[in-house]
Amino acid sequence: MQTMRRRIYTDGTIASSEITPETVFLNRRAFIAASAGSAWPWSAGAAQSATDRADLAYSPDFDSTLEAEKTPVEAVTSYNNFYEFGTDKSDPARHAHAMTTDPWTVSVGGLVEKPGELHLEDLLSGFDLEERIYRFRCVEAWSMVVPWIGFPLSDLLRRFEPKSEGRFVEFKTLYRRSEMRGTRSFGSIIDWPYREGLRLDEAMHPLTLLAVGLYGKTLPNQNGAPLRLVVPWKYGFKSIKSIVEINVTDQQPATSWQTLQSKEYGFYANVNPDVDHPRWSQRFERRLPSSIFKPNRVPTVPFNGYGERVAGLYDGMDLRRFY
Ligand SMILES: Nc1nc2c(c(=O)[nH]1)N[C@H]1C(S)=C(S)[C@@H](COP(=O)(O)O)O[C@H]1N2
Ligand SMILES: [Mo]
Repeated sequence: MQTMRRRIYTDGTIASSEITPETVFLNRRAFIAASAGSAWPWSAGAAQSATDRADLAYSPDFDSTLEAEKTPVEAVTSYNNFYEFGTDKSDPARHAHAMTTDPWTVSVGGLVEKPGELHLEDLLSGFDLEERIYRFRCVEAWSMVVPWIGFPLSDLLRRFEPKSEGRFVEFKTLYRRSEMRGTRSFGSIIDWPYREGLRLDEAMHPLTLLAVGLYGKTLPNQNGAPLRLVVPWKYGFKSIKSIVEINVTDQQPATSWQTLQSKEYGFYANVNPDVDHPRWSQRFERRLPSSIFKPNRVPTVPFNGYGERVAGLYDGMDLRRFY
């Protein structure tokens, strides 16, 4: 499989002329150091001129055909779902800056040989960051193409040594009322903290990414800083943001959306044009940026286009029943 490399600068500029067949990885420490004062214009902290440069690998999963389809960064970072900050698509970009992401601790436990609670820097140390451009589709029928920066979730799980009884992985988001206005508002509907889950084999799949950045920079808060999941063949709600807890379990974990409305949101949530959401069709999607004048409507494809890689995970399952 083709592996390409391109150089990335931690201030976000990418020299595409740098593509070579070698495998060289982003200098993680430079990346983390740059993130201390993120250069995103909307971040609360002062902008930092990050001139460190680092190398980044294109993973074997990199789909270069998506390069031309990338959704403009403005849309990726201003049209969000992050109910902790409100239910409107513009709420996260307006309010998520209130979330403190440094220091950040993640606990990994449950059915693992080596449970632990680690500072983010220690948790990330030793992982090779990669850029991966993935299609991303919300169950609300909008979609985008995002260049994420991250590493396979399997790399992290292996380090904690899941026990043989482990069958699922449960994730929880930070729940900090003082910094999350959406959790305090009247009509807040989710059982905080936001929870998600995957089957262990889905979690170990090489496409399943823990993202720490997008468009060459650390994640903006509204996209789930400092650490969020990306499962590209599933509806967006599986891609839980701002993760503080990961547990390996033997029971299928309860997830926020399934708990709220199990008829509309299943545990599997595989992108499937043949299974309608009870209130709307899943046959098409609006590729952002989309407006009423230019809806940018495209047909939805099974598993969001990743079927060749993932359909085998569901052999023998009735995907209308396990939606
Ligand atoms: N903690 C948390 N994670 C979350 C959500 C949320 O409300 N809270 N929304 C989900 C939904 S419905 C979608 S579509 C994606 C949106 O990710 P994006 O804003 O980075 O595009 O985040 C998912 N992760
Ligand atoms: Mo979503």
